Order: sequence, then structure tokens, then C-alpha cells
Amino acid sequence: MKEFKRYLVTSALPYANGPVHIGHLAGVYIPSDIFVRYLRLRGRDVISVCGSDEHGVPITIKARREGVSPQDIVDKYHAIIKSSFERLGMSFDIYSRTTSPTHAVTASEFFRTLYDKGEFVEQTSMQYYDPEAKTFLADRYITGTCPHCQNERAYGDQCEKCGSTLNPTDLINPRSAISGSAPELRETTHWYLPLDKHEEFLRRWILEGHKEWKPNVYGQCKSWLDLGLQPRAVSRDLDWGIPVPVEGAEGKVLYVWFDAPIGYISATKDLTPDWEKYWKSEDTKMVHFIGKDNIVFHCIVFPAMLRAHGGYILPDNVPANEFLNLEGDKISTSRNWAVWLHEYLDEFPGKEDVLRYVLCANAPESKDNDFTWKDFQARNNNELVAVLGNFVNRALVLTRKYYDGAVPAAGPLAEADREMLAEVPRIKAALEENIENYRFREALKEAMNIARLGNKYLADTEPWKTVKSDPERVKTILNVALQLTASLAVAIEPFMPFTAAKLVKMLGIEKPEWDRMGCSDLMPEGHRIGSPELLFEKIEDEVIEAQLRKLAETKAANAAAEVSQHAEPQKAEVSFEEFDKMDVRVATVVAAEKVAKTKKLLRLTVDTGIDTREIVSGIAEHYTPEELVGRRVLVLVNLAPRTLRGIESRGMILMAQDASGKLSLVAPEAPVPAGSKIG
Ligand code: B3M
Ligand code: ZN
Repeated sequence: MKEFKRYLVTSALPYANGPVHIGHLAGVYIPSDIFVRYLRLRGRDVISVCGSDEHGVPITIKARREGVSPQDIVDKYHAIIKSSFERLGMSFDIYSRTTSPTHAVTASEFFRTLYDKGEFVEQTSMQYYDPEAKTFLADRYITGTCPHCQNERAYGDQCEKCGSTLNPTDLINPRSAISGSAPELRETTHWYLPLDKHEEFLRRWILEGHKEWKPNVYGQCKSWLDLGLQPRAVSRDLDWGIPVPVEGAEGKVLYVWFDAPIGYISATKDLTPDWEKYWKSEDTKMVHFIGKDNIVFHCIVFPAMLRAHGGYILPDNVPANEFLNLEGDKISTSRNWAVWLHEYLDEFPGKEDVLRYVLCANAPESKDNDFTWKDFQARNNNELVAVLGNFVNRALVLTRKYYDGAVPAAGPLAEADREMLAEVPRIKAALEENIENYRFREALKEAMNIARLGNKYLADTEPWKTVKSDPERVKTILNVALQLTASLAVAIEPFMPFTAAKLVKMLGIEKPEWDRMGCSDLMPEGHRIGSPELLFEKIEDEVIEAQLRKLAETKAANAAAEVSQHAEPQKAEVSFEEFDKMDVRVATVVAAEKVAKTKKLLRLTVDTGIDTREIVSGIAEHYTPEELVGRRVLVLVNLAPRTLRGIESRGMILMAQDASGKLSLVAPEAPVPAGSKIG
């Protein structure tokens, strides 16, 4: 296995058109932070770069929708994302942004180098143009039906449902995302990166050279290569992005997926003047942390760009994760179906590590996985509180109780002590093996095994009982337990940095070196520990129920929005005179009962302010009689009477009916009296 002198770790640049959610964290940022924190603990030379991806069409769509500039959008979300990452302990060495001056120069020069080397193919092609918005449409501005999976909301560059990369002309029934109108094809010139020219190289480099890549990544690359690579446009007709640095290219910008990965380079330039030793030396191991929808751009497109430019290294690994779902449904920014990081941090202060823990334990490392609030609560209560917190608390509280917080001297070790101590070097080796192979879920289990085995060791040796009969024995037991807590503080640091810091403070020691994990002198005899505090607290049912209610409200709002998108077309016009014939009054329901042998009908007695009358209404499947008595309703009082099931019905209760057929009562917001006229 090649030894590298340094590491360059990149994390996918989140689009600055919305906050970060748990799917981003589980897919990209928590694995990346675990890896980088571990490398630092091992004393490796590592830099971790990230930043906001501030170009691209979703940002311009959002800006247009909110009536602000794209810069306003990216300024807002860059700040939210950056601050929420910091609060969660994401330890990037730099969190930059692609509207930075350094990036404008770097991306522009990168393009110009390829242009001058003749690495691009210039092509005039037919592109979709929106005649209403008077602009060419970038891929994301075009939606339509995916030819592969019939998803009606596929985009011009990618179908998020089946993961296929698309060209806009592949879409069935294309629509403009700006005006909704059918776009027309018009001639425009763009520069294309001939990926086909790099296909043989990429095939050798990936399929032969990186068989160790995760199967989900290797498999996607193989399927793209087997399909045969096509030239990809690297410029767009847009006014938001890095202008194409070529004469006569006014109104054209770099395609966001050409400019964004170069953001890793510009961020490194802003981080260190030594940036080239990270990007241009074969002694550097470059690792890209991304989600599965970014695999083609990080394994095929960006490597081809770097190769075409020359002088750059290529990634040693791209350990992309799959997707995290939420309560069984795909996380979606547009449907607000997400747990937003900044909201979580506000609602769960002090529980940053609980989220880091759960999202690592549940990470979609090889297949999509699901986040549920019940599981979040269970892992907190049954693993963090009951295993990790419980072990540390017992070790420290007993030390305070029996020895006033001083580490007791260990006597001769019994078999149980030796076995327990011998576990830690094994766990350390397993941690290293798993983390260095991007298996973070497995690694986390190994770290937690120190606490799990520690609890068993205390349960088996029962110091709280032995203390009377054999106090010398208890000194050894607690000395061993305290060594374990010190090793634990190191082992959990990559995963739960806040808890590790709290534990080190409670132990009153400097954080031990990684390689000292498992030593039996981490807590020297006589050393005084600090005062124990609970590392975690139980999460009660009502906290989880509140989160589930919040999601239920989102679901209801989405359903309503869904329905309103299909409102029935308006009826034929009526004159004011025709409308004025209607006499609608406020009325009060004074009695209500089901009409026998019917499912839908209720017999209502209403006070119309004019009289008290009976009305038969088909709302039994939407309201119970009890719900209606005393309610104010609107009644069309001069509707010709009809006899329904032998009951003379004189009038109609007015209801709101949505496209799903749901009926809701309509009533004035103020307590106006029965008989009040509606006009
Ligand atoms: N902005 C993230 C996404 O596709 C994208 C990553 C760019 S990394 C260079 O959600
Ligand atoms: Zn599809």
C-alpha cells in the first residue's frame, strides 16, 4: 500500500440555495470530518477544504422567485451553512465560497488553459430558449419526463429519481422552469469537454487502478464508462456564474459543474501558499467526500478536467455515500421534507454529538438508509446514555466516592483486568482499519465497544460490592476502568468531539495521543479527576412527538400545496345581476343527525336569522353531527327546496372542496350573528 506524505480532503461544496440538512451530513460531511479528525489525531499532514457552491441555476431560480439577486441568496445561505457547520464541529481548515475573487481567477484561468491547449471542442448546437423569459435555458431550467423512468420532474442534466445524467433534448414534454412555457430550440455556441477522449484513460485509471473503491461508486463509474462517454458542455447561456474568458463569449458563463470542483483548488489557494504541494504532488492522497449524485462529476468529469489541464493529481478515493431518507420518505429541500441542521442546533442545544453519533451509526454507506426520530431517541437513550455515559459516570463517581477523586494504585492484575486492557489495542487496530477504509459505522461501533466492554467489566467485578470485602481489589478495578475512560476520550474524538473534550476535562488530563490508546498509565496513580457530570441526558417522548408533529404539519402543507396546484379551471362568466340573485346568510347549526341508511347525508336544523329550517347536507363523511352543533356556517337560503330521503331540504350549506374531494366548512372569521348577509 502506497505511503502518502500528506492528505487533501475535499467535501462536496453545498449549494448556497438553502440550508444543510441531515442528508447532506450523513452523506458527506460527518464521514469527512471523522476522517480528517482521525488523520489529525494520527499526526498526519492533512488539509480539509470545503465551501459554498454559489453558482448554478437553482440559485438563480430561487432569486427570481424571491425577487432578489443571486448574490443576496448566496450571501444568506453561505452564512447559514458556514455557521451551522461550525456549530456542529465540522473542522474544515477552510470553508470558502465560489463567488470569492480567488475562485473567479482560478476557474477562469483553468478554463483558459484548456481553451488555449485546444482541449475543448467548440460546438454550435440547438439549445432550449424561453421566448417569454427571453433567455436560453440551462439544464436545471428545463424540466420534463425522464425517458428512463418516466419521472415527470426530471431536470435537463439529471434525473434525481433514477440518477441518469440527461441532455435537455432527452426530456419528454420539456417545460421552462421560469415561465412554464414550452421552450423552443435555438442556435448557440458552447465549449465541450470531449470526455470520450479521456474514456480509455478513465477506464484504466478506475476500473483497473481503483478496484478498491466502494462498490456503489465503482459500479456507477463502470456503467457510465460502459455506456460510452460523450462530450459535455462546460459553458452556459446565463448571466450568473464565472464569465467564459474568451472574446465574443458575452452572456456565457462556465457550467456550474465545471467551475464548482475548481472551487476545491481555489479554497486551497486561500488556505495556504503551499497549495501546490497538495494539488500537484504524487505524495498527496486526495479524497473526495460526496453524495452518490455527484459521483460522475468527481470520478469522470473533474478527473478529465485535471488530466486535460495537466500537472494535477487525481483522487485516490471517492467514498461516496448513498442517500438518507427521513421517516421513510426522500429528503427534499423543495418540499421542506428535511431536518435542517440550523433548526436542529437551535432545538437541541448541547446535543451536537447526538446527531453526529446517530447519523454516523445510521450512515447510508452502502445503501440508502432511513432517519427516524424514534431511532434517534433510542440510540441516544440506549447507547449514548446507557452505555457510554453510564460507563464513564460509574468509573468517575466511584473514584470520587472511594478515593475522593484520586486515581488509586493498581495492585497485581487479575485475568479479567488483563483481558479488559488487552481489548483496547485490538479496538485501536480495528478503528484504524475501518476509518482508513471509510467504514465509519463499523469504526464507531468499535469505539463504543470500549464503553460496552467497560460496563461488562464493572458488572462482572462489581466494585460497589467488593469494596467491603476486598478494598485493594477495587483499587485495581477502578484504576483499569479509569485507563479505559482515557482511551475512550481519544477513540470517540473523531465521531463526538464535544463529548471527547468534556470527558478529557472531567478526567483532568491533556487529550492522550492516539498511539497511547490502551496504555495503562494514561491516568497516573494519585492524579485527581475533575467533577463528574452526565455526558448525555435521556430524550423524552414528548420531545420526539414534537418533531413528528412538525413533520406532519409539513406533510399536510405539502398535500395542500399539491392539491392547490391542480385547482379546477374557472366556470363560465356570470353577470353581477346573476350573482346578486344568490342570497347567502350566516347561520348557526342548532341540531344535527345522520340520515338513516345513508353514508353521506346529515339532517341539519339551522337558525338562518330569518327562520329555523332543515337542510340535508352530504357532509357526513367529513363532519360528525356533534362537531356541527353550535357552529356558524354559510347557507344559500334562496335555493329552491328539494326533498331528499323524505326530508324537505330548504337551502345549501356552503363548503370548500379541494381537488382531493376533502370538504371543509366555510365561516366568517368574526362572530357575526345569524342572518348576516354575504355579498
Ligand atoms: N454543489 C452539491 C450537490 O450536488 C454540489 C457539489 C459540488 S462539489 C464540487 O448537492
Ligand atoms: Zn429517471
